[in-house]
Amino acid sequence: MVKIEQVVGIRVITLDEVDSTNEYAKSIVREVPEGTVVVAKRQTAGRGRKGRSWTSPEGGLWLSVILKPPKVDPRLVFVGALAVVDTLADFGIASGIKWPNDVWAGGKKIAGVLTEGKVGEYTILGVGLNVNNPIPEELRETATAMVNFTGVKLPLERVLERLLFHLDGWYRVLKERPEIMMAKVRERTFILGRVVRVVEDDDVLIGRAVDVLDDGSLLLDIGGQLRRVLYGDVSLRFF
Ligand code: BT5
Repeated sequence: MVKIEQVVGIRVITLDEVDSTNEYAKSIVREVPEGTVVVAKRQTAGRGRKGRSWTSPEGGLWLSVILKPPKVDPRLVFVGALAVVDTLADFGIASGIKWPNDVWAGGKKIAGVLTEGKVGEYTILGVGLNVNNPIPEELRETATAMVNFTGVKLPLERVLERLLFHLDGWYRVLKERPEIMMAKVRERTFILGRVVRVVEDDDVLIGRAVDVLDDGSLLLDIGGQLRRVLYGDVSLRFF
């Protein structure tokens, strides 16, 4: 029998409070092995992309995985998104990926992924998943938490255990069979076939999302012209 070595979660550092688990992970990256996870009960300065803030009170899962892939791979974000989708399924919650880094359930955002890296050195894979935590008033129209689906609070330890299991699994699939991972991403990306508005740097694009390509980019059909989008913010609200 082939023994599969666990990578993600071989070491777990648990903190009560931290500014951002991604920042903490960066500060220890050289001292710890690949797969080390930093998890905090609450973050005082949780971050989203482009300097946006991520609300992280007690009751949610806020963690960062230290990865040391040979090169920075933009598809690492999907390791996080797919692992969240599978974790939610373990608890009976159906969800999908809003390309590139959100997971939505019941029409609202339940999780976000933030990858940050240094070429040739490391990638920090940050995952924020709303579990039992309250959603602040100003986010209630767009955000949700697992407890809103289950009706009872979930054991955070158990959710963490499932999430680490799936992160480890998808990281292995990305390294060994990336085409299989990308097929799953396509299957789980619920925006495909829909008209979306994508903000890519200073560009605003409106078109039909037709595919997620093997390199992780989104293919948009803009009035018959195909355009590849490498990274961006997708919104569906207007259509
Ligand atoms: C993300 O950014 O969705 C990535 C979030 C990553 C958070 C994790 S937690 C552990 C690790 N440590 C960190 O400091 N960060 C990572 P983005 O796509 O830019 O979305 C940010 C937007 O999501 C905000 O501008 C809000 O509108 C919304 N938001 C903030 N907090 C939220 C929450 N708890 N649940 C749902 N939506 C939220």
